Amino acid sequence: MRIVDLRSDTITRPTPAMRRAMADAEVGDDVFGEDPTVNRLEEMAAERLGKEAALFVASGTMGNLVSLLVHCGRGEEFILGDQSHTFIYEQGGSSGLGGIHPRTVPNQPDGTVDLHNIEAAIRPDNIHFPRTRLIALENTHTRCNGSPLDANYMHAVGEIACRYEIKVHVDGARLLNAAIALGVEPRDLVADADSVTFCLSKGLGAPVGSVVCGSRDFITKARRVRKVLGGGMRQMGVLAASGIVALTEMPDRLADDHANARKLAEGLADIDGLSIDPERVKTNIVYFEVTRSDMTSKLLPEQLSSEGVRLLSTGPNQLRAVTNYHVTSDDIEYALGAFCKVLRNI
Ligand code: TLP
Repeated sequence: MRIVDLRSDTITRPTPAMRRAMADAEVGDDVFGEDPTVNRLEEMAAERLGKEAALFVASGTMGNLVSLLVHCGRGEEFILGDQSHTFIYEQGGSSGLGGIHPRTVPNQPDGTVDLHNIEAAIRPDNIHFPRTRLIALENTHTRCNGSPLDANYMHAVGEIACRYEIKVHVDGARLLNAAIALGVEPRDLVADADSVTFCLSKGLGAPVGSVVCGSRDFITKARRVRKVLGGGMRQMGVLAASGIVALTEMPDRLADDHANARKLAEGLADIDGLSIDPERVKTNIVYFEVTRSDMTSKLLPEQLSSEGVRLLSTGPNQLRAVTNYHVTSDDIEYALGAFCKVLRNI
């Protein structure tokens, strides 16, 4: 059966070039700093993001947690959006493992957090309050329609952080999608950030891995924290090799994913019983609502999956589709046909 898997871009399997690079990778013990392929990936990633140094980690979740643990101590606070991945989907690791207090402020539909709300959430020096150490942003913002946050906004947050002498972390799991969508370099979006995590294993297609970038001093501390979390992975050049291919060969094609997402959104907007504003779709993530009383967001994916189309239910009436490099423009037409067929047959 034809499969169009739109559940996430995390489902992407390594390309033939990645598999070849993995097989041929030169490796060493990375805990001794002796894996040449890991070292090369880290140098490339740091250069790409305009930072001094970088650290290869197992996942986006690990990259965010390592960064939080470096920036904040027990009982200290960080400010983040209430729709952020770190707040919703990372098991509360900051408090569970670090004793770090999350202070949420509302995300706007475009993934930003109102600057006044950020400033108002920063604690004054008072014996009753935790100390605010960090602002965490997400770019692109997964739950806010995969919206890219532009350089002006990122800079404005950086200015606030600078004024209050606190740090900025960016969960840039899909930072390269943001850069492609906005037509800028990734480094332009994170110039004001003290740390950034970006993922190789989402739209860029690597099987495993994320990279944390920051100053040399920050990365030295992050390397120590990664070790205590069990993330010293020895001959991980085998994985880093696929990351190097991901970073060199895959970013430009993210534009295709964005075009396919927009095409899907426009098609869904024309289907009775579904609701979506295609204008909201700027990258590869498409959220839409089921509006028919005889259909639910649980039932629709079940019925679509018998047509080979896979997507995720993300709320009582809400569904999510994410384009990725296994999904062609032709697949989008096939998926739209499957939606029509399933909704017609009820
Ligand atoms: N997001 C996944 C799910 O966990 C929801 C997805 O399919 O979108 N930051 C952001 C902004 C993310 O979207 C994700 C993964 C992560 C961090 C975590 O990355 P991993 O899965 O590598 O730990």
